[in-house]
Amino acid sequence: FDGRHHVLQNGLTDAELVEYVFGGGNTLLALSFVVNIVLAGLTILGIVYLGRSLTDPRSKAIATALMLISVVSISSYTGLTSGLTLGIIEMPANHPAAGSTTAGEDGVLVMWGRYLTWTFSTPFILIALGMIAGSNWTKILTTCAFTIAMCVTGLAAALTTSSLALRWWWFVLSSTFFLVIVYVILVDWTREAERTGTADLFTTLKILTVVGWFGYPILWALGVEGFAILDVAITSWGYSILDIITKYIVTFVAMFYVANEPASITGGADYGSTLSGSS
Ligand code: RET
Repeated sequence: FDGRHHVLQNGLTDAELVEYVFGGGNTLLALSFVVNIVLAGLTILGIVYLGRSLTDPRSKAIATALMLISVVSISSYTGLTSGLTLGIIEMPANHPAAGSTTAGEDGVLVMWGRYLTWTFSTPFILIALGMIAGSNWTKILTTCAFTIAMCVTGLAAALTTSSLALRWWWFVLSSTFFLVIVYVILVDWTREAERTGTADLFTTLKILTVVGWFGYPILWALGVEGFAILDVAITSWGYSILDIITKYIVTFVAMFYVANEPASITGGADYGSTLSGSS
């Protein structure tokens, strides 16, 4: 590698990247990482507390899926904070951020670890939502597969340096996968939640999720990866705030409900409760 053609290779070490983020002028960016480590940790503890006396197998499975969202998140933000999943990449010549420099290097700061770790966190959000709606595994795993495809192609969009057109083509692909997920949530799961008796909870979670998730591609397009209208720190705060809504707020709304009304969560498809012989 000569440090220019490989996207994850640049002239700075991880320690130098951390020094750039935490060493002075970038407090705002540094805070956007640290706040989420704290919130993910508190959310994990909150789930342990609220879920301490759950007995219904589906409620336990939902609580576990919800916990894994924050388990991934605390790891994701630790990756960003340690510099491991940050990089400096040079945009294609006709990109609005072409020619920028970061910490004395040619290129812009890319938080590629975010796109990578969404691959692991978003499926757990969809598993929890799908189970609350009382959907079946075929639909739940379909949305999981599409969210993984969405995140991986989003990562490709962020890391493609050869052509501006190809960056946006990845974006279009990723957005198409996203729309499949939105369709399942708004059409299938909404109908299933009505049948299952979880429509009140599902409506709240659906609004937080669909509105929140639309924020990510909008931010990508406005941020340094896209039209470069917003700077890196603002973009990072944007993602951190969206994460607070789509992960921790969604988790607490669902956990309070599951902990207080376990009877209404047991309708719809069963998840092993009859196979294991318990009821
Ligand atoms: C990208 C850019 C390409 C187009 C689209 C995107 C969508 C990202 C989404 C992310 C959701 C993340 C969540 C994380 C919580 O852990 C990759 C930004 C459509 C919807 C909910």
